[in-house]
Amino acid sequence: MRLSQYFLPLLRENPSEAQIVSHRLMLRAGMIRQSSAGIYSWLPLGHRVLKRIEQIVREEQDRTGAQEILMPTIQPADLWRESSRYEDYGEEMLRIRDRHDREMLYGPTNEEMITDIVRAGIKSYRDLPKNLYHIQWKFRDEVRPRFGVMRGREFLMKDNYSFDLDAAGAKHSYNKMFMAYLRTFARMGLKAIPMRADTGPIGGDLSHEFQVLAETGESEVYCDRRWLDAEILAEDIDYDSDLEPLFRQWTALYAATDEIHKAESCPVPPNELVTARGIEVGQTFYFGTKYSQPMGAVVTGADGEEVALEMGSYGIGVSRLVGALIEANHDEAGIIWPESVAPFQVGLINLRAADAKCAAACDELYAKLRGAGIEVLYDDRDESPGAKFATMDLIGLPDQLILGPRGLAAGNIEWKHRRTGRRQDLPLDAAIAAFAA
Ligand code: 5CA
Repeated sequence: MRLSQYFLPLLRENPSEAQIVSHRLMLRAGMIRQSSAGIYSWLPLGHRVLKRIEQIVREEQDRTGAQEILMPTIQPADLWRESSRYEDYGEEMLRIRDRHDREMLYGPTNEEMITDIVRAGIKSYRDLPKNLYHIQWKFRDEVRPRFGVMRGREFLMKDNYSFDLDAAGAKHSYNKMFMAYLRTFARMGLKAIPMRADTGPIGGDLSHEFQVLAETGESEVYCDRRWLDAEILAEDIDYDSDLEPLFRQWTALYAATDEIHKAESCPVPPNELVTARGIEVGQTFYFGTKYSQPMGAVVTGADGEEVALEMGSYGIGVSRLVGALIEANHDEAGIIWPESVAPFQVGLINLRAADAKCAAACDELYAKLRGAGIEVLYDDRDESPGAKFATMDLIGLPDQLILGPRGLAAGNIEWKHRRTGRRQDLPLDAAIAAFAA
């Protein structure tokens, strides 16, 4: 993509409404634009990151055998009456009436809708287990939307729902998601600590929040100090194997959110305990028959008796992750994208756009990099080198290739690694080999 043609509305000044660095940088880098409180448009650069995160989430779901569907954003109120959550959910639910005066709502989550789909489509224990997910916009009328996409009113969530015949099967499904979450966040370079958590309006008695420690996090969390040095999960998972030993291993060190943590009963001595702030990037719930029972989602068991389905639900804040990743990856100059989610791999800078030779060499390199399948944002604008460097650092692409008349005369291009700041000269024809994996 040529920057001269790209829609990248950068802000020079720090926007006053943005209190935390990720919000500030997302606005300054032209990634999002607020449309009303807690509701954002995703502009080309932000949209690319959102899609890359979504794709990692999708791949890790698919690996577990979960199947992707897409449910609507608008739901009928009657479904929520069946579970008694229509009244319980309160002010956060956006309630709507259609032209026929039917009560509808913009979905804040989908337990009822998925239970309705599954009760109509599954009749026998032989059809189990099933795990269905979608990646869809949600609406929660948060009292205090803030911090940009971190606490939005409209936000993108991956949510899935597991259906099993019995509690043992449901725990295996829970363990699968638990491990898949560790893998998902690890692929983004994030250490998300699984913490025992309260289940709130979703319900149930087993739940973990996956928390990325950050000063700007909204949750107060407590964990064993050894979590700070723990490595992130690097291994492949055999999802058909017994995952309970892995689950135990990853929950052996104490970690809990403030709703669960009790100083009196905490097993970790005070000097070994870390009190910190966290960004909740995902949450898993096991709630048994809380929805299947009242909604009549049953199957016929092997003995011919009807049994209510054992269910769990699992959410990842896809749009929140964009902010969380910036909180974890930035410096004074701007964002530093991990390669796995970067909007482009390489930023190619032509230092002298008005110089015909330099432009021709950059054009050629741009074509070759693209030909090698590398995603490039090519700064071909007629701007000062300083402005170009600042833009590239702000938007945080992992690698910069910088070419000016002087380098061209020597047959070299400068390669700057955004994260380390390392600079080195490469022979022009080696630049492609350096990036084509
Ligand atoms: N039905 C369950 C699991 S699918 C559920 O809704 N869980 S949740 O309430 O914990 O939300 C899942 C994830 O969505 C959270 O972990 C968080 O990362 C993200 N999320 C929740 N509320 C918001 C919000 N207002 N803005 C941005 N992301 C949010």
